[in-house]
Amino acid sequence: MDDLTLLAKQIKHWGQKMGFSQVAISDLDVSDQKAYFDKYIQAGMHGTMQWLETHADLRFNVDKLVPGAVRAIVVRLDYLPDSPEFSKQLSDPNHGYVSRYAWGRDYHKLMRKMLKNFAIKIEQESSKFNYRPFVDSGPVLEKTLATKAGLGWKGKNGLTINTKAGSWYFLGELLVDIPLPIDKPIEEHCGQCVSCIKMCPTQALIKPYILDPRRCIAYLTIEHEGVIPTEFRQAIGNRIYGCDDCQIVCPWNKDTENSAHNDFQARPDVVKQSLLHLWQWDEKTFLEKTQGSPIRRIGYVRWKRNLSIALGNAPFSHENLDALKSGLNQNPIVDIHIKWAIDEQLNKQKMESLPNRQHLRLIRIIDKTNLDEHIAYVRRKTKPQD
Ligand code: B12
Ligand code: SF4
Ligand code: SF4
Repeated sequence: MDDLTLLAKQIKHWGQKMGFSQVAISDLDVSDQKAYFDKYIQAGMHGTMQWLETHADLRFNVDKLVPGAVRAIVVRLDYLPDSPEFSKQLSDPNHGYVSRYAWGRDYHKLMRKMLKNFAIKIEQESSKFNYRPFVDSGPVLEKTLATKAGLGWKGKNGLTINTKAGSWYFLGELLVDIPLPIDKPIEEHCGQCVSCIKMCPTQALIKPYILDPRRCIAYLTIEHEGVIPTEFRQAIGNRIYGCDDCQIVCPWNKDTENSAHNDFQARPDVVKQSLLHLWQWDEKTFLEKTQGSPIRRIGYVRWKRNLSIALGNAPFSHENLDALKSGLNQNPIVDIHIKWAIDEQLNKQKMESLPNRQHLRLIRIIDKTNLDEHIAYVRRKTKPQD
């Protein structure tokens, strides 16, 4: 075994010992994605995520991000919390559903710190080298690098999946100037399955492997700052932060391991609360409760906007209606959603009372008919025989 092969082996070992779920190595050539990426930007699929357009060229020349960079040490960090309670929360329209990646601590800072410590360990054990850690940040096509390194295949839901961990993991990488031996990609295992495409509530997966973020609930509830188009509001249901549906239905996510990190476990006072409870938070409470959580990033306006939609989608109740009304006139964007939600609640109230009236009439008719029939029957039976 030559020195670099041995070092690559040691790096993977150290990475796992330091808490990463898996470590693999790729080169930095992502040029085969350029045509797709350009098409995506030209079609405006990035919506209001202008940052995807900025430094678009660097994305295909990541070696310019770090002097002399030739490899990415790509890491996987599993985040699925214990007892994720998918069906329990999705089936309770009075509760807010928060995407499982956001149940605990914000992964950005945590993983960047872990990656820095990882680089320091490599330096201590080998020699000084140039590196830079990335997690979500920066113009890096993380899924492409992960796929090249064999951490997973690119699934039809757009995410990197592997047979052991499904897709419940974050990706991060160290761009390094060490010419380590690279790993091989793994075979795709989506086969004939199209569950994610069929089950996406907003038909955001417009073709296998291609997501239109402008239709995606993760984009609409997290990244998108303004008004959420009316056509998606009912489909959003009780999802107040992100969406997991295309992962929940994926067969490769059925028997995955939960995260080994306490940081990703649920913060029950945020992610297991009723909509009405969350609605009562003022901005100060929102900032306090979401300290260190990725939810904090969306800010209070988007938070209230998302809660308005979920309350509009909840079953009718006078409490919901009163709560919505009490939130009016604080922010023009939120108001648009509150007014929509009030209309939804009122429509449901009408729908509830309509079948009730009809229902009662029907019962009266049936009772009367039964009574008449019963009398006729008794008369027939009691009529003296000729
Ligand atoms: C922007 C972004 C989003 C946006 C847009 C996503 C998107 N697909 O464009 C939104 C907000 C919607 C989003 C949602 C989510 N995200 Co996100 N997101 C990112 C981010 C920051 C950039 C991704 C990007 O570059 N998009 C640009 C487009 C062009 O990329 P793309 O869709 O992958 O497009 C490629 C394919 O479509 C392909 N392609 C195009 N046409 C064709 C045609 C054919 C035939 C083929 C084969 C390929 C192909 O080429 C394109 C370029 O590579 C990455 C982190 C990073 N820096 O990479 C995280 C990241 C991808 N997200 C992540 C996560 C966890 C999520 C969510 C699960 C969060 C949630 N639960 O709410 C959802 C999942 C939604 C989904 N089904 O993908 C993880 C994924 C981990 C994993 N296991 O794969 C990442 C890697 C963050 C991280 N560091 O861990 N995300
Ligand atoms: S995250 Fe939700 S809305 Fe977005 S593609 Fe997946 S299922 Fe569809
Ligand atoms: S649900 Fe099926 S098609 Fe979609 S990513 Fe998973 S295996 Fe692939």
